[in-house]
Order: sequence, then C-alpha cells, then structure tokens
Amino acid sequence: MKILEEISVKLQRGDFNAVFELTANAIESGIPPKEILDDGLLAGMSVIGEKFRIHEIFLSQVLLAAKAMYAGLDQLKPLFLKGEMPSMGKVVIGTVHGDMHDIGKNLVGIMLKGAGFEVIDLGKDVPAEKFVSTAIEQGASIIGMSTLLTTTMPVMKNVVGLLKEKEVDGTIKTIIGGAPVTREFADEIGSTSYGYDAANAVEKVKQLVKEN
Ligand code: B1M
Repeated sequence: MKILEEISVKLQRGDFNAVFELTANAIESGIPPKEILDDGLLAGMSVIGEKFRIHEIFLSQVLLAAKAMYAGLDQLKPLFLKGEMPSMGKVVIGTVHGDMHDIGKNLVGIMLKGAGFEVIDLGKDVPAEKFVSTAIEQGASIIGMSTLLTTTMPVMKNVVGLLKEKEVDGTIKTIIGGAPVTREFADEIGSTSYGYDAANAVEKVKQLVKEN
C-alpha cells in the first residue's frame, strides 16, 4: 500500500501513533507537504465525514480520527511557509448567546478544519455583535452558528439582521445548524445556508466558498 493511502486508512482507524510515524516517513522521503495533506490526511478525514453522515460510525470515532489528523497536520504546519498553509477559506463559528451546548459546534469546527478551512471558534454564548465584528475584522467570508435551544434561535436572526445593517451581507454569508434548527427556519430568517449535521455543514460551506 502506498504511504499516503496508508496515512488515510490509519487516520480513519484513529491510529494516532501510526499517522504520526507515517507522516514523518512521508516528509523524510521527500513527498511534498501539500500532497501529504491532500492525498493522505484530508482524504482520510473526508471518508470519516461521509461515514459519520450516513451514521456508519459514532461521534467517538470522528474525534479519534480528528486527533490522528492533528498528529500528522502538526508536523506539516512548519513546512508551509508562514501564511502559506493552504486554506479553503476563513469561517467564524460559535454557539449563539444564551446557549452553552457546544459539542455539535465543536464537531462542525473539527470537520471544517479537517476539510482545510481556517476556523475561528468563538466558543459558546456568543453575542450577535461578536460574530459580526470578528468576521469583519478577520476577513472571514462565512459565519457558522449553532444552537440546541429553541429559546436562543432568534439570536441567529439578529446576526443575519446585523450583517444587513452593516451592509456586509453580500460578502459575509451565514450557515446555521443545531437540533431544533431547520431549513425552513434558515429560509425564514434569511440565512444563506443550513447544515443538518457536521458533514453536511462542510459540504454547504464548500458550496458557499465556490459561489463567492
Ligand atoms: Co442540554 N438540552 N440543556 N445540556 N442537552 C438538550 C439540547 C435538550 C433537547 C434536552 C431535552 O430536553 N430533551 C434540551 C433543549 C430543549 C429545547 O430547547 N428544544 C436541553 C435543555 C433544556 C438544557 C438546559 C436548559 C437544561 C437546564 O438547565 N434546565 C441547559 C441549557 C443551558 C444553556 O445552554 N443555557 C442544558 C445544559 C446541558 C449540559 C450543559 C448538561 C450539556 C451540554 C454540554 C456541552 O455541550 N458542553 C447538555 C447536553 C449534553 C444535552 C443533550 C443531552 C445532548 C446534546 C449534544 O451534545 N448532542 C441534548 C439532548 C439531545 O440532543 N438528545 C440536550 C450531540 C451533538 C453532536 O449533537 O449538538 O445536535 P448536536 O449537533 C449535531 C447537529 O445538530 C449539527 O451537527 C451535529 C452533528 O453532526 N449541528 C450543526 C450542530 N451545530 C451545527 C452548526 C452548523 C451545522 C450543523 O452550521 C454552523
């Protein structure tokens, strides 16, 4: 089996040590870092994303795979010159104000990073103003919001409204998700997109970046 394919397979198994060693070997044998990233680590992570989407694996397996991915990624980072780490785009994410649930949001962040996005995670209980000011300051083109409480869903509408008010809704798009959130709610509040799970969120964010 070729070394990059082996990295992908071991990552899918969550074999942290094997991914660490194989990535080191790949670097030593002169394989370009971008190739190791795309055809080894990201290839494995994208299989994990799809398997999670179709409920073939559990959350714990996604987290193990993500840990294995970082074992490889951390070795590649210094090899990309400063500012040249390939990025698919910048995404600001957070759980909205009043809501402390962050497991789903963290999962979305992990999967986005795994897919090559630069993720600015504002954590939980994030006010609408914070989402918008961070996206503007950091030059992010997407804001991803999560909530698990029906009572905090209106905060998502506030963010969409604030983007309009500041006239940046043309350049900064939104994606929302979380157990009580639906496609219909996203349409109702004018969110650009909606993701029903973490893997779907990654697909939707990829589409949004393409459309930009
Ligand atoms: Co709370 N809780 N909780 N809770 N909690 C729920 C959500 C609840 C449904 C339980 C219930 O009553 N059956 C209920 C909400 C009812 C409602 O509003 N409809 C509830 C409640 C009421 C509360 C409290 C108010 C309880 C209380 O204090 N009386 C309180 C709220 C505090 C607050 O936030 N202000 C509370 C507290 C907590 C804990 C702190 C104990 C803990 C959270 C720990 C943490 O997150 N660090 C907790 C937990 C764990 C849950 C349940 C059991 C599990 C949630 C979870 O993590 N699921 C939950 C019941 C349930 O869902 N069965 C419940 C796993 C996670 C992977 O799924 O977050 O849905 P989820 O994410 C999914 C998708 O939704 C999607 O992708 C993920 C999977 O791929 N997704 C996105 C999520 N964000 C996305 C963003 C996207 C796209 C997709 O784009 C950006």
